[in-house]
Amino acid sequence: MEFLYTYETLKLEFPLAEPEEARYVILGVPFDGTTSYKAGARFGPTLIRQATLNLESYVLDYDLDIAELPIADIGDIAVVAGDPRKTADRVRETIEELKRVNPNAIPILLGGEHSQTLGAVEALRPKSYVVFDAHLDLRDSYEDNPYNHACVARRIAELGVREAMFGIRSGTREEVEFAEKGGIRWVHARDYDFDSFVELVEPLPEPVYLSVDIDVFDLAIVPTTGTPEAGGLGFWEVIEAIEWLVENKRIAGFDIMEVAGETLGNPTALTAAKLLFYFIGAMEKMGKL
Ligand SMILES: [Mn+2]
Repeated sequence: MEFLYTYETLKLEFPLAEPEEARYVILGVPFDGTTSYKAGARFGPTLIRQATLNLESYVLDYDLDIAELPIADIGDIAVVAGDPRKTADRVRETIEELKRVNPNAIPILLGGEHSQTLGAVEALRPKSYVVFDAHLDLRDSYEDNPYNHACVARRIAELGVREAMFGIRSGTREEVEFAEKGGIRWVHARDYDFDSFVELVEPLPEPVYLSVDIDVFDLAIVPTTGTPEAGGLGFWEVIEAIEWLVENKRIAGFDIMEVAGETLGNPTALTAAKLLFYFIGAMEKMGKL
């Protein structure tokens, strides 16, 4: 099928399904128009797909071959340069198009700036938003733009979506106060453990949209991202949380955002690619339908 706002790009290497029949539908969002520190998130989708070439499609601990699953890759969104709102509109419209022909599809965004998660949430209307991120992203506006990447969780909260955040280690006093007033719960990276995740997520209503800003990981494993922060989480900590989440909550959609860089095979992209395979594997192996 043809989508209005997508174009063909490098795709995953194994046999892919048509979007009408797929359970998992990958969509790249190569947007970095409001990046404040390190540019290059526009290369994120391509870098992640390219990094999957390094991985075995067989996931050892799940005894599952990703290449045998119904996965579609519908290419990348044609971005509106410098305009996060208009680009997120295209993300929203593309996911709406997809859901009209395949209501059971689980969209997987590869980004690209975190600002673009808003478009996916607007299309999917989840009840809850679970996010791994170094940053609160609860600013009302940043650099005169309410659709800046630093505002995405605020815009999502305004839709009436419940939120829980993990791995946080950066924010402003205003953001902390906004979270407190709005009942938005978050766990600092220093305090994070599996129990803290379950405690906050268990009461959340379904379905859940899961977002991983790659900067949640320690910058040693994700050095090329828009706003890197020391002191992040480890890879298996996040995987264990995702396993619990997909087993216990229905998932509306998933994304891996803020992957940047200019060189193929960089650690950030390799981390994201492995995370992508684990998310799909966990959904297939233990996901709640
Ligand atoms: Mn972040």
